[in-house]
Amino acid sequence: MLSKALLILSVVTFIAACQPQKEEINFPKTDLAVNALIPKPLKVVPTHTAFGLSKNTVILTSSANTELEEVGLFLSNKIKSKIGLDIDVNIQDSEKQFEQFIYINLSDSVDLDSPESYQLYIKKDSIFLNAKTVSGAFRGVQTIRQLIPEKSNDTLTDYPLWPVPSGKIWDKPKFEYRGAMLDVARHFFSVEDVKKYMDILAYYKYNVLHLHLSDDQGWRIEIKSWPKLTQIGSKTEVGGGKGGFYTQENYKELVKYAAERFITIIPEIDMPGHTNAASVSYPFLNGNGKKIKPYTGMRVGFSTFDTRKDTVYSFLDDVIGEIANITPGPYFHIGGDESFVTKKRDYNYFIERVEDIVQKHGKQMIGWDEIAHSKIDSTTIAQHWRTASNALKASKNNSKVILSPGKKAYLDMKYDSLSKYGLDWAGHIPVDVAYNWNPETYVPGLPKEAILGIEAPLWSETISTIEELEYLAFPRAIGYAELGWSTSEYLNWEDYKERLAKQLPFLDMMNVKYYPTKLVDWEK
Ligand code: TNX
Repeated sequence: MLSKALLILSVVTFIAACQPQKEEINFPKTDLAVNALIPKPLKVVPTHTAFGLSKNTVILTSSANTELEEVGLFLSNKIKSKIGLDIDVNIQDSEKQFEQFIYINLSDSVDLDSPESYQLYIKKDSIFLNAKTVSGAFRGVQTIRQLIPEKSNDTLTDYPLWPVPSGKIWDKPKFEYRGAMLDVARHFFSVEDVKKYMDILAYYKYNVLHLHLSDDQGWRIEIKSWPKLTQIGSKTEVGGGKGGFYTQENYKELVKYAAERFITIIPEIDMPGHTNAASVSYPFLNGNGKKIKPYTGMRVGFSTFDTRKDTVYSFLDDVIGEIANITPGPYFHIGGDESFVTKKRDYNYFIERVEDIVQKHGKQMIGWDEIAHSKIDSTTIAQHWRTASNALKASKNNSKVILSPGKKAYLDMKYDSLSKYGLDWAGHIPVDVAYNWNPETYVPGLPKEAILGIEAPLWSETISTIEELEYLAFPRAIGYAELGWSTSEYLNWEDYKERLAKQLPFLDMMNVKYYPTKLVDWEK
């Protein structure tokens, strides 16, 4: 503790010593309380002046944790791509003069009570970002990114300044789990597409990306011990396109990219239903008694594994083992939805046996809400999508629940009857409906403590390109970020839609082909 304090003191003294004599800049009045931050922070106190970000700014990170420097470099890169400014991180060159600094530090202050919490003190000459953990610092960096204006003020000094409104921010997430799901099985999306999606999710403080890696129409991840899964099973997709898959190296690259954004990748192998592509590759897996052929339509619920064959479980041991091995995150998702042609008894037997395999490989199991009917362990998590009684059943079992209610959180539902892409089995979900619900009270009787968080699934039956993905995901996914992070009582659509309109420069800069809903006055 003392050494940390000394360290901060020496950094600040060092900084003070480096400060040249400089004239006072009179910033026009700012109001940090009126900003376009999404998700909305817990508490903001404005002090009405500004931090002048400029060529004379540096980023310093506490040497107490080496990973913080990576977070500092991330911020520096994003400042460069947003406003073209080069900012050094932990400058070595003592000759170099700087006038303002952004200091990223870890602190165990009692105010920072959850792992991702952070505080920002923005003053004229400094921004202090204090966080409980490195991931908290990363979340705080997203706030700084959002506060930096696109346009500089070129009249206050003889070089450009980007005034960041001053004040204090205290912030922490409502839920520890804030996820998005991408179905790469119905249509395949490239590594580059998934990375772009993660870039945008990270900006809004998402911390989970769930990849739906297998379904009737395709198998998308290399399994070295069962090569036909990709030699045969990956070659199809909805509508008859060429499909595709991630090699294990590709997958590791995605995991690494996610980790750099403090996002956990959750792999899903959907079973015992949604398994036609696996059974096409290895017909012994099939349990529906019919001759198996490749499937490129959009129906669900016709396939199943043979739950009574030991060889099916040896196969799954290999598959889950190989994937678990390259997945540093704690979770493995086994699907478990819509197994309409699996007998109830067989379904329960299957889920319980697969749970053992998942746990043997050191992972915590997640399944769609139907798994609540089986005797699942209390550490297993149920993902609620359709049936409220399943969510309640899971919580009675002391299992945690992830909320992805189809009527509110499904990114693949059409916005309205004119939507170019999407389905409508759960109804239309316009941008305000997507935002206007409270996850904490959505399932009557579900205790708050049972809710691990929320997740917005994007099923890909009707989309096959990144532009189409973006059309369905944005802007709705931005609203889910806020529902997952911000205190429910502080949220309302009128206030949110103003802040949403101000996301346009970011979405344009990222070249996101969002759906320009008329419910929002997009700022041109
Ligand atoms: C239901 S949600 C499914 C998916 C479909 C989706 C389409 C869930 C667990 N299963 O197989 O892609 O509807 O909206």
